[in-house]
Amino acid sequence: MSEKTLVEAIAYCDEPTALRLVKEALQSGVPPQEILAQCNQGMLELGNRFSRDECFLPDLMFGGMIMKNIMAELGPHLAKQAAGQAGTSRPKAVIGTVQHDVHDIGKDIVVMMLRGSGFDVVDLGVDVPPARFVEAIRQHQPCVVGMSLLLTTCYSSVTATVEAIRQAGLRDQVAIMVGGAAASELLAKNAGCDFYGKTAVDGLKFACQVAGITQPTSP
Ligand code: B12
Repeated sequence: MSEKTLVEAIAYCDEPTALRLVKEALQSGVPPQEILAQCNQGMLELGNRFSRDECFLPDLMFGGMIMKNIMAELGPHLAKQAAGQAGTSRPKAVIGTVQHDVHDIGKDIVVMMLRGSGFDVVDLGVDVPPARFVEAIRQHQPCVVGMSLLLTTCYSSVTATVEAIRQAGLRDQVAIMVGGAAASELLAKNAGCDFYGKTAVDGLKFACQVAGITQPTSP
C-alpha cells in the first residue's frame, strides 16, 4: 500500500506520520507556507469527514492537537520567513476569535505571522465579546483589528463587534479584517469590515499595507 500523504495523515488523525512528513518536507526545502497549505487541506478534509459522520467530535479535538503540534514545528519557519520580509517599525494589531467560537488554530497562525513581521499583537484569545474588542482598541490603539470565525452561526458576532466599535466612536481609527473558514467577502461586506483574508498570508499583507510597512511577497 502506498504511503499516506500529509493531507491524508491529518484527515485521518495519524499524528506520527503527519509530524514525520512535515519534518521531511522542511528538510527537503519545501516552503513552510506550502506545507501549511497542505495541513489546512488536511484539516478541511477532517471537517468534511465529520460532516459525513465518518468521524466524531473527539477526532476534531485530536485533529486540533495534531495541528498545534505541527505548528510548534512549522511556526518558527513561518515566522522567520515573515520576519525577512518586514519593515522595522512596530505597528499594533488586536486580534481574537469572535464570541461563541472557540476555534483558535487559524487565529494563532495569523498572530504568529504578524508577530514575525514585527507587529506588536494583542491576542484576545477565543470567544471574545464585542465589548472586549472595544476595550482593547481603546487601550492599545492598534491600526488593525482581526476577527477569526469558523462557525457560520457566529456571523452575528462579527456584525455585533463592528457595530460596537462604531458605537464607541472608534471605527475610523482602525482597519478591520475578518478571516477563518466561515468568513467570506460577502460577510466582510455585510458586516462592514474593510477586508476579508482567505489565508493568514492575505491578512498579513493587508495589515502591512495598513501599517505602511514593506509588504511580504510570495515565497
Ligand atoms: C479542529 C476543529 C475543531 C476543534 C478546534 C480546536 C482548536 N483549538 O481550534 C474543536 C474540537 C474544539 C471544534 C469544536 C467544534 N466544531 Co470544529 N472544526 C475543526 C476543524 C476540523 C479544523 C479547524 C482548523 O483548525 N483548521 C485549520 C486552520 C489553520 O484553518 P482556519 O482556521 O480556516 O485558518 C486559516 C484561514 O482561514 C486564515 N484565518 C483564520 N482566522 C483568520 C483571521 C483573519 C483576520 C485572517 C485574515 C485570516 C484568518 O488563516 C489560517 C491559515 O491560512 C474544522 C473544519 C474546517 N473546515 O475548518 C471544524 C469546523 C469548523 N467545526 C465545526 C463544528 C460544527 C464544531 C462544533 C459546533 C462541533 C460540536 N458539535 O460541538 C464545535 C464548536 C465549538 C465552538 N463553540 O467553537 C464545523 C463548522 C460548521 C459551520 N458551518 O459552522 C466545521 C467546519 C466542521 C464541519 N465540516 O462540520 N472544532
